[in-house]
Order: sequence, then structure tokens, then C-alpha cells
Amino acid sequence: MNDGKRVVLIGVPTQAGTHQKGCLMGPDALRTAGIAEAIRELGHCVEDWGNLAPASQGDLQHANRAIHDLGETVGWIEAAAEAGTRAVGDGLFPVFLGGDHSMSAGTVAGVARAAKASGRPQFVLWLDAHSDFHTPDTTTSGNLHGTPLAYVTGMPGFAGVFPDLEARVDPANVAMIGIRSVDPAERAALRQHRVEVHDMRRVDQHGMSSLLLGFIERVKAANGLLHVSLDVDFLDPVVAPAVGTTVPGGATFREAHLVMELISDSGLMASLDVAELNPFLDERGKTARLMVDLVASLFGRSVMDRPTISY
Ligand code: 5AB
Ligand code: MN
Ligand code: MN
Ligand code: MN
Repeated sequence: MNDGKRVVLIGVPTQAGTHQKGCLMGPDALRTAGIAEAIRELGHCVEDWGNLAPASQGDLQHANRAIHDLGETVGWIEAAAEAGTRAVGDGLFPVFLGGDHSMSAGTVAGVARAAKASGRPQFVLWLDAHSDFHTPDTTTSGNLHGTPLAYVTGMPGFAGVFPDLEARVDPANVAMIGIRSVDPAERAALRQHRVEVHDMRRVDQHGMSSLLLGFIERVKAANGLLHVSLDVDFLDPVVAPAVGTTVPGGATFREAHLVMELISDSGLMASLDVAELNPFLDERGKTARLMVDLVASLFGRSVMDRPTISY
């Protein structure tokens, strides 16, 4: 049924990238909802490295006074990047358990560094309501979970702020699906760099599968490695309420599962983030369990194999 991956869970319980508290409980909620067991049941090996615990880099300041908790965020980024590079180097498939989405500045930098060493191009699929394409200069909220994709694609404004990138991801190798909240500065940068953005209007019109399969074909043709970054708010808040940044009009239960099933079929995914889960906002574990089910679909569970569940 599948190729028996060696998976490692890596907890990145940061909440420094947002004003809202609660994401630090994300990794443990995903474990409580049975993420290791769900992946194992599908025939993969799973180990758990526990949660990263970096030291803060101190009270770093930026000219943009809105930015908060920069020193702590830089600590998480360095630790996540280090763990990601090590995991891939060890032949493992890292599943990063967030933590707010600033974690992905580190996770993607880390796996991209490993990809560069292997000589294969790194691709990123960003499943999110938001484009997360702010730079430290353009963010008005100061919440650094709105910046990771701009950082890993080498946008200007990060030098001397976030760690120097050893391998940037070509913006042409990124696709975003589910988008429905983009700030003006992000929109300008996304257009300038011609990033493949499939907003929810495109999803409505063309359907998830045609949009996603187009991107998967590109990854395949380039013999690329695919990193999937899944923000809880990719989903509609009706099915996934446990997130601080809800935006109506998101992916439905089946749209989200279909994305995961198609990625699984492609066999191209090499690393994964589950970001932004805020268990403090959940309803009796409903969102945590949905995220675990989506991860199971990513690792090969098919509809016919699903246990009958109700949330
Ligand atoms: B998330 C917003 N663009 O910069 C900002 O949840 C939201 O990781 C960022 O996608 C949302 O604060 C970041 C308004
Ligand atoms: Mn995000
Ligand atoms: Mn988001
Ligand atoms: Mn969010």
C-alpha cells in the first residue's frame, strides 16, 4: 500500500510569532489526538524527538516597532532549521508539529538546506488562508507568523534580522492553495515574483484537484522534493475552529482530504508542517483530531480504509 517511510515527529511549540497565546500546546494536542499511532497504523515507522527548546536570542529590536518577540522567534527558527536538516540527513521524514507558522521559517530553511546538499530542487506547497509573504519591513501587525514564506524565498529585508539562508527556495517552486486574506504589500510582492497563488475563488471555479495536480506535475518533472506546510486556517473555521486567525470561506472537510490524498498518491512529499493549531480555542479536541486525520490521508489512508468518525 505504501513505501514504509521512517517518520520523525519534531515539536516546535512556539507562539512568539503571534499575539494570541495557545499555540505552545499545539504539539502535545496533536500527540494526544494520536498522530504517531495514526501514521504507524499505515505501515510507517514513527519516532518522536519531543519538543525543541531553544534559548531566546535575547531582546532583539527592529526598526519596525510593531515587531515583537524577535529574539525568541530567531531562536525557534535556528532550532527548527537545525532539526530539519539533521532529520533529512538521517534519511528521516520530518513532521513538524507547531507552533505558530513562524516555525516554518526554520523548518523550510532546514529541509531546503538538505535538498541543496542532495542536488534536488526544493518545492513548497503552502496550504493557508494567508500568504505569509510579509517582510519585517512590511508587517503592520508585527506578528512574524505572517513572514515565513517571504523569508525562505529570499525576499529582501531579512538580512541581519533572521538567520542567513543557506539555501533559498525559488519563488517559482512555490504554490499556495486556499488563500483568502492577503495584505497589499504581500500582494505586490507575490505578483512581482509570479508566485503560483490559487485563492479560494480559483478553488471554487476549477476545483482542488486540477489546481493541485498542475503543481504536482511540475514537482515531478523537476525531480523535486516537496515540503507541505499546512496551516489550520487553510480549513474553514466551521470544521477547524482551533486557530487564532480564522477567515471564513476556507477549504471544506472533503476538499482538504482530497488535497492530502492527491499529495499522498504523488509520492513526492518529503517533509511536513502542521502549523497554527491553538488547542485553547478548540471544541473538545475536534480540530486536533481533524488535523491528525488529514495527516493520515497524507500518509496513505484512503477513504475506504477510514474508520467511521464523528467530530
Ligand atoms: B498565518 C496578517 N497578514 O500579517 C498579518 O496564520 C495575518 O500563519 C497573518 O497564516 C497570518 O498579521 C499568519 C494579517
Ligand atoms: Mn500561515
Ligand atoms: Mn494562516
Ligand atoms: Mn494563523
